[in-house]
Amino acid sequence: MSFIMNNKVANKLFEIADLLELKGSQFKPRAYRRAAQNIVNSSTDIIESYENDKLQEIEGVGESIASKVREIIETGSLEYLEDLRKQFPEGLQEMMDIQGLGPKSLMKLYKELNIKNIEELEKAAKNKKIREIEGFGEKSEKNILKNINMYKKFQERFLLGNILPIAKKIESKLSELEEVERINLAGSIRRMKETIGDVDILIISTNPDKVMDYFTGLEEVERVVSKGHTRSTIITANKLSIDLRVVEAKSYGSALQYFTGSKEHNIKLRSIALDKNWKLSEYGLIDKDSMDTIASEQEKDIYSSLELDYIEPELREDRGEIEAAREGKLPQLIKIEDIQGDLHIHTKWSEGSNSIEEMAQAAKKKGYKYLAICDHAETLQVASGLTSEEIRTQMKEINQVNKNIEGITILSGIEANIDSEGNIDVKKKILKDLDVVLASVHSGFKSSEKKMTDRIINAMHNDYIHILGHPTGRMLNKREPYSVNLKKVFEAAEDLGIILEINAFPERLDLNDVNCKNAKNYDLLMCINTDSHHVEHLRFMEYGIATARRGWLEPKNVANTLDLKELRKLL
Ligand code: DGT
Ligand code: CA
Ligand code: CA
Ligand code: ZN
Repeated sequence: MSFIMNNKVANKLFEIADLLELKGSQFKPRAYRRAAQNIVNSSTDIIESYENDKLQEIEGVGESIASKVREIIETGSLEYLEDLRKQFPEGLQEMMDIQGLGPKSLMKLYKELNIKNIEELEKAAKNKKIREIEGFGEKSEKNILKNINMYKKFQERFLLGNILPIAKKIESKLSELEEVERINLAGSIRRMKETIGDVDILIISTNPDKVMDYFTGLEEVERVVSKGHTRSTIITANKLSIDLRVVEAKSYGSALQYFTGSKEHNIKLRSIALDKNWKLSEYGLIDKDSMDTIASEQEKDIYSSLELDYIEPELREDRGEIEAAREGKLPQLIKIEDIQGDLHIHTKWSEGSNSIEEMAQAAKKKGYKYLAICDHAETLQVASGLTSEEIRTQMKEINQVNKNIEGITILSGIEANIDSEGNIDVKKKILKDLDVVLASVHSGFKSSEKKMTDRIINAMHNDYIHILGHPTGRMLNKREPYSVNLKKVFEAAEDLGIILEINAFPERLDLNDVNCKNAKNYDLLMCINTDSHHVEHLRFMEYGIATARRGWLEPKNVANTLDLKELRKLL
């Protein structure tokens, strides 16, 4: 869910956590972050909790945070935060988002070199000033420059998972207007790309001016960049830009095709049109001599006129889809309805927020037939990993839940940690009793490609492992994938019958689309898991499906499209 006030409140609490961290506070930042995260994840509008005097029922919200939440809801601001802000120069907080720079280092750079923002940091690093400070060296100086570049690169794009709920909400508000006859999301968000530059929306309207008034007056709008009869652009509080275009009914199909992109796909399509002496634009597919319109109203007619099968938006990246469409060889893409269950779920037993029972009920509501509980194992202490005894006790609880619930089967599993040698942190005698064993890398990301590849393939040789979790370790906008030879991993997966995860968590989407498409060339299976830490996260399946579709996958490539009986046989 996404409630506007929940986000507003949480953003302020996250900011408090950052600033307290700069002050050197030890535990408070964590308390604020936990509360903020639960507020974002909550399926209740915080205004409702406030009105019913139930703020303290939100996990992690005690008396002190509740009173701050009340102040934010009542006044729109918070004095405590204003005071904190005054204690630091403005740019310091933004610098906390640069990887590898903790609050202690930042304060040191501030005190010794008076570095107050990213620009000054970059300049100091380039002028080799940072290496002179105690505790920093040439290497850390170079790292800072590298991480500044990465930060700048990432700043420009938003995660699909953060944007799609907002875009859909605005789409649904607009679609309720009488004056809106048709509406579609276009651009990268229609193609479900993992990151989004801006949101593009197309409509047909009987009264564009009225729609534009409504659009620029939406409560999500922070700033109106431009407002016109056929196009307006607004910016939301989190700096997302949204374009709304009004197009004519008679050219809606070609406009939708054009504004969906990608640019590379469109360029190739235009050259195919040119070969037929036709011109393709946002206004239609038009014969260059007679100026007759060949197709324009319906998007699918553009493709069929060009003698191509209809190409789903997720495929429109010029990665071979046009050639496949010409030969009738497009894949029958997997759909969310094909998914029978989720094989990577966390609960309160490790770092999740809900009980096994709660996760089971939520999964049943989605129509799933099975759900594998894969909490972390022992060595992942930051995530309260489970000891052998705890795994045994958890298995008993799973049995109990299975007795009390019908229509869905809860599988006992583990997310084991692959150590630097490729061993995992669960004993064999326990592994053999678990239904699902998922293993993943959580440390040592800087190893050489050879070492990382050997390590992962060693782990894959373990007879009890079924699934390799988030195979490249990347975190969108935060961490590049570790170096690993995926070709070798795919070969090993084929030989050893290991399933490769497509982790659907919005920051991960790992394997990504291109890797999925490459993996499809091997005789192996993938599976789409949400890695949920909260009942609300089960919906992330949508992003995993998007990644799989963008990777050309069909139901037969994905293990969790199987029914329980077939899945058990496979495992
Ligand atoms: P984004 O916003 O960076 O995530 O990516 P898109 O694909 O949404 O790109 P955007 O918003 O710049 O433009 C939306 C679509 O409009 C794009 O996918 C294709 C079309 N388009 C925009 N500019 C051009 C262009 O110069 N040439 C062609 N062929 N198509 C364009
Ligand atoms: Ca766009
Ligand atoms: Ca755009
Ligand atoms: Zn996990």
